[in-house]
Amino acid sequence: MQFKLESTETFTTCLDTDGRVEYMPSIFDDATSNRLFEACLNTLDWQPDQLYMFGKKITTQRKVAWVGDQDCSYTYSGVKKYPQPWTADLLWIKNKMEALVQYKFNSCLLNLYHNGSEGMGWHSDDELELDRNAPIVSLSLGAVRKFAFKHKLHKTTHAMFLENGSVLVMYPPTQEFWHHSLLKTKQLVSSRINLTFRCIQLENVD
Ligand SMILES: O=C(O)CCC(=O)C(=O)O
Ligand SMILES: [Mn+2]
Repeated sequence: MQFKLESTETFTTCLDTDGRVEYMPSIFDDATSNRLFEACLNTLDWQPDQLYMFGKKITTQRKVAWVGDQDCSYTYSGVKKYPQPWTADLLWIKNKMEALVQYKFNSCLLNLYHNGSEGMGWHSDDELELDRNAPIVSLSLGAVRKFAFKHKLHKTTHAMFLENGSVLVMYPPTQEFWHHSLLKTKQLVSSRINLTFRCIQLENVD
């Protein structure tokens, strides 16, 4: 499959205190983004996510797929995840993201939101296994959704829309100072897949 990379776009800085967040609206054109969306949807093993809220185990409508190098297991919300192998499409995307930010990634968390009633609550990507010096690169495919940051101390918020084929890069120490959330919406929206390329620190993995 051939993919087209839009080369004319540049990053805009959306947050530059206590970290840095940059956004590029369309790294891939719509046709390419749609093909990648279908490829992810149809080739990965999607499972509901499980998390603990107020001590209760919750199974989400939102689905997840954890993909990575063989040794990249990952624990969050008390659940240990073992990676699915990279597909050819995901490796192709990973190479593009690595070229974009000049950093190597060994894993990717994918989230599938079927509609606007599914989102992700306030959190930061600060699990122990993650390399704190690595950026997190987030590629959005499908429906446009609102994403927001909230400062952990003074609660300032920044919100933005993540478009089909867009890339958001969260540089350290953003995760230390800011929570982020994919907001739910009552508007009729189609499905969306988000890919976050991450770097697991292998020496901390048992
Ligand atoms: O769907 C998104 O844009 C964000 C997903 C996210 O924050 C995560 O996977 O940790
Ligand atoms: Mn996150």
